[in-house]
Amino acid sequence: MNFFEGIAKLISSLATPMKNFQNILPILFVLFSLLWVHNLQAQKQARPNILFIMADDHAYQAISAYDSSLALTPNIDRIAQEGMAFSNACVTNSICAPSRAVLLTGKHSHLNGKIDNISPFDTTQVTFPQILQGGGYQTAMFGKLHFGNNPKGFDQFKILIDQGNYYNPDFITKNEGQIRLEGYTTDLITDMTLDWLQNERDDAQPFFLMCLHKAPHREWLPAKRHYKKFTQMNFPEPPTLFDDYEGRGSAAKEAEMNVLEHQNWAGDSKVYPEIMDELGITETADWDKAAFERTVGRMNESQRASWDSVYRPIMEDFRDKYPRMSKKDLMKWRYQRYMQDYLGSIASVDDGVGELLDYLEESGLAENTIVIYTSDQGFYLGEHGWFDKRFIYNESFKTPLLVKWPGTISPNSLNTQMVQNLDFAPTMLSMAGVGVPADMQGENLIPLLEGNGKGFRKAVYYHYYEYPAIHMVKRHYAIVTEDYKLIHFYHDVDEWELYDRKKDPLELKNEYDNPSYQKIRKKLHKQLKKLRVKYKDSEELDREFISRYKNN
Ligand code: SGN
Ligand code: CA
Repeated sequence: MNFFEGIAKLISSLATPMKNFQNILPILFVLFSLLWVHNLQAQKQARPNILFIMADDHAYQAISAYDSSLALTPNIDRIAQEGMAFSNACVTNSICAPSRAVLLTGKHSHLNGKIDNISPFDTTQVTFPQILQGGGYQTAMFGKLHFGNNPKGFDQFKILIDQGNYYNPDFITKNEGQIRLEGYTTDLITDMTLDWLQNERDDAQPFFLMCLHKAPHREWLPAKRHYKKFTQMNFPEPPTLFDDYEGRGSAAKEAEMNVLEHQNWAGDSKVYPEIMDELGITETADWDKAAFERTVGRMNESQRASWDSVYRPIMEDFRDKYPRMSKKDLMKWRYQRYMQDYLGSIASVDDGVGELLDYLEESGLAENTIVIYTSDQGFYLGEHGWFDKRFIYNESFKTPLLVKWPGTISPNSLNTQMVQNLDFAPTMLSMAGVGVPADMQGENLIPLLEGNGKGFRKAVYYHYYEYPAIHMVKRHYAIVTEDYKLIHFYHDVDEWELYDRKKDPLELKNEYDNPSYQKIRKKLHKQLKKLRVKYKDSEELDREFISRYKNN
């Protein structure tokens, strides 16, 4: 018997012995009030919960739903199998804190003001979690935010301080001040998220829950249970691992993100500092050994013993081989070391996603919960010889995006449209049935999720600012369509690049001065100008940000 049948039965059982209609009136009044409240609650319940999971620097090449040649991520893939994978999702500015500011505000960096990791985030501006909270959602955030220490619009939060640590991390919390937790960060963040779902979630409200992993950010430290397996693996090299940057401008040539030249020996490849000394290897950066101390050095005795039991023999083997290794051998060795630790740290993220999905299913929440998996940007896994991000070239410009929404998204769907992290805020507000502020610049992705992508944008705008700075990627803005990319590198250069995305997917040949591309070049210039106006970006703003940067 459902609620309505119950009420009907109650009315008839009460009504029969009552001869006088007047006597029934107060009872009817109570029953109708009950009905009304029940209806309201049903409406509230109908609003979906949202679980937003974001990793840090997780390249789409390292998710088997996109590409299984490097890594298997069976749990993250479940989101795609039960929902939709976006194969052309991208960011507006490929770097951590700016990407998060775009996510929270629904506005490009030049409008929300967080143009790089260095500039402050203006906390007086409205972020979408505040709107969700005001609209009746229970909200919580766990993990890496990367700016500020008091995220607005959250009923509960525990966030890492700045970049955070892989082992025994410190968190800023809403209710307990600053705390240090013993253990592996990815697992701790998963546990906090689960604990909140199990013990703090309020049944009477829909929830918006952010699970923001630090992994797989540099320096890529896996969990103990993954050391052995991943350090024994050998991964396929990308075809551009030995890129010489010919055919492109000065930006690619001058960037400092080459796996061989710019990764730290101790900090990144995990060569013990004393082995570096024995071999006469000098530090890549003056904080190379310090980075090792900051990460591996932070482990407690038993964590360190587990680490040493696996990593010590690898580094002793390297010590023995090193004198006979060519530059090419060294690049190959460093690439494997990089992939082993990077992909090893993703394995725990995948484990965590599995635990969260399992809990949603077991608790019955899955049916009315939207699950989103994404990253704050993509990452180079040896393509062009690189690690890190920042550039608009595919691997860091694109970002994974997988969404599961039972009843709305058909299982196993694929969307190829040009969606951006700019769209996340308006989309989640729309999912919650809450109004989207007119000054948000993103699009609502719900029609795409429902399988109707007609009339969606055909070009996106991109703008990267953090220069000069670590990795030395020059400032650039660009327009990207499904077929082409037109990029302007500016500030200490004035260089244009044009790529044919279909003919040259590896982006090795700048066609800007190729006579057969002059027509499309002209068209793209016009479109880019229009996009700059549409999104309220301008040369005046470019100049202003450069001068602010100098004065920092
Ligand atoms: C650190 C990293 C860089 C990385 C920036 C920004 N070096 O400085 O490689 O580009 O963070 O990353 S590290 O060895 O100190 O980790 S971001 O994800 O926060 O934008
Ligand atoms: Ca990042």
